[in-house]
Amino acid sequence: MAAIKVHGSVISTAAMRVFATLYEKDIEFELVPIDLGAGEHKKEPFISLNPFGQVPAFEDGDLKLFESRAITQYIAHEYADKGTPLVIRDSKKMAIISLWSEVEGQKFDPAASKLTFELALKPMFKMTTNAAVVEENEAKLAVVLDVYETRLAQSKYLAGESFTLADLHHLPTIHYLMGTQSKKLFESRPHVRAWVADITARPAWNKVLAQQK
Ligand SMILES: N[C@@H](CCC(=O)N[C@@H](CS)C(=O)NCC(=O)O)C(=O)O
Repeated sequence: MAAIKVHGSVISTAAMRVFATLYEKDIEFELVPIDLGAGEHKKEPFISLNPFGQVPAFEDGDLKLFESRAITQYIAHEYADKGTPLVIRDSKKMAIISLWSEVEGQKFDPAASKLTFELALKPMFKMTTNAAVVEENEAKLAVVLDVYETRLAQSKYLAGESFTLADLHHLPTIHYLMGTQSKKLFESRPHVRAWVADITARPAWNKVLAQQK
């Protein structure tokens, strides 16, 4: 049995962020499926792992974590010498990775997650999409992607010339949005389009998607 356990669902964007990190680092883990439809995330034993009742939760031996971005940072630092380097020891270079990781969490994700819910997840669960929420959040995401277009004209990846956690954190919502009308926001910006094509083609990411089949 693997020492690392991820409690979550293969379709959860936050859990997918953690799976992608583990595959990039080539680390074995056990997926403990949590049935969100049955409300398992709101009950024991899961609620003891995350008192906020959201997936994923993570265990590495005695260490228990929740919040996907805290988990990915732990994995990237703890297993720095394995697989793809996703963080950098140099504190100035690491600050740039942290900066763009914060941009993802604070600027990109609020709009991208709402669009993912409205345009990808609601149809999956036969719920009705709210057009006003879509319009508002597409406008917000466009503003963020204009900044990305300028940034990605200067460097291949958000934090520089190599793929890092800052790029990886975007993968789950980008994946869902590329199957929706919001794809146009990414496709209409040439540097953003090239970046999306590059990061979504990574073998580790494709292992995350294979879990959904
Ligand atoms: N900030 C959290 C968000 C976790 C989250 O929103 N998880 C969703 C699935 S992607 C969930 O558990 N939703 C069910 C709920 O909130 O009741 C993280 O990054 O781990």
